[in-house]
Amino acid sequence: MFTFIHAADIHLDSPLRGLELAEDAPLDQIRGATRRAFDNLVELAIGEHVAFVLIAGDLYDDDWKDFNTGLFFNQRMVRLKEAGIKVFIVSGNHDAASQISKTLRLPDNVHLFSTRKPETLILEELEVAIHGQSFASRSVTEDLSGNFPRAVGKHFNIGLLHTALTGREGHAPYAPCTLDGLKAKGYHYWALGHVHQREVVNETPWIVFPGNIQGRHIRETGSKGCTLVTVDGGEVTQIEHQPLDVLCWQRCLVDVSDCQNVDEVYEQTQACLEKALAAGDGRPVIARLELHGSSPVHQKLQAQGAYLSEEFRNLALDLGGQGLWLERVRFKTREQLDLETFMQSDEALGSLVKNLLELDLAAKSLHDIDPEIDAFLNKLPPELRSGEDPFDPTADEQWQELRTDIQNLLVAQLLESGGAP
Ligand SMILES: [Mn+2]
Repeated sequence: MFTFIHAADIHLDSPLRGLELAEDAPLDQIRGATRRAFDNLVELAIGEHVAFVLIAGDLYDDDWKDFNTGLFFNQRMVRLKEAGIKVFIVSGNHDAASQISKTLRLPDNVHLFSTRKPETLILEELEVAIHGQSFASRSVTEDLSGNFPRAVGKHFNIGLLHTALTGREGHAPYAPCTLDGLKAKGYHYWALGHVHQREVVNETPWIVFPGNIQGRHIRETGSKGCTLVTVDGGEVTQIEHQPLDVLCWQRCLVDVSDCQNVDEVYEQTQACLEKALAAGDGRPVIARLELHGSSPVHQKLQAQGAYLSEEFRNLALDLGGQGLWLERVRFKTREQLDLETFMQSDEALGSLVKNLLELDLAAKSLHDIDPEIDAFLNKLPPELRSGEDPFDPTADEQWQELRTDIQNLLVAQLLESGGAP
């Protein structure tokens, strides 16, 4: 019996993003977060006496600013070497060979797979075969898995690859491959990387994205870590997520539809922040607070937004001490309108709203209305499609949000110019 760790997307020394508003946030803790999470990985490997550690790409976020990043990493590798632990790495899009100009020799317990073709390493004493290939350049568009060899002998076979698989929301479709393609190799375990959200894609054979080890912005919420795998008699007998992160991102969605006054909003918010704090399980939490719903207090919230944001920050401090910060406060509430009555009372406005409600804004139906839409969407500037709140034209949910926004804006504007029901 032996165990191994499967990790990916460590993005060592990557900055955490979107904290411009959190002036009270502990900047030192935040800056060192990816390193401390990696230290947790090393401690776990030693504590669990794992046989080896797999890193499935994007160990580095980008080219090193200086040699510190590489020295830090090698120092930790030497600790693993002293504990008799081997490490196997493939590079991904962020740390592809073409992206990294500085390198340091790796300690001899560490193997970085070739970029030119799949390599196979055999660990005789464990009867394990590891097949892997690194990214040569940032945007690998071919299916790298295609050239991987079939499973070797009676060994426990592992495929190590950075890939978007058949495509995953919010992730560039690098080194695309299919489930059937991976299954066809006859391996026991595919150790994938690239997708930052943990996902067990398949169980026979095991195909796993462990997720990244430290959330870096508000779209990387919840517990982050690695996958600890136990193998006995050539089969996986246990697979567990092991949290490694030192800071935790949470979204607090507060539905204020039923709130009659600001005090009630405050109470709801408090309950939501307490939940976020508890979900951090002892780790400091960085939360985004979003108030939504059509509510009788909409006007008040709009008018007092700036003041209330500070009050909520104050509340976070009160609840969490140094353990809870608000990354951002968003007011997404709407005027409370009785659309049914409204539609009946005014024929013109009513039919406008009815049409809006029936409008099926979705990626597919837009394509039916205008086949040219794809060409147009492809021309959207990259800053709209990446960053803080990316617009993804393939996500129906985002079109629905847009429809609701249009509806509310139109109704609010029209009501303001007279004729309220
Ligand atoms: Mn990646």
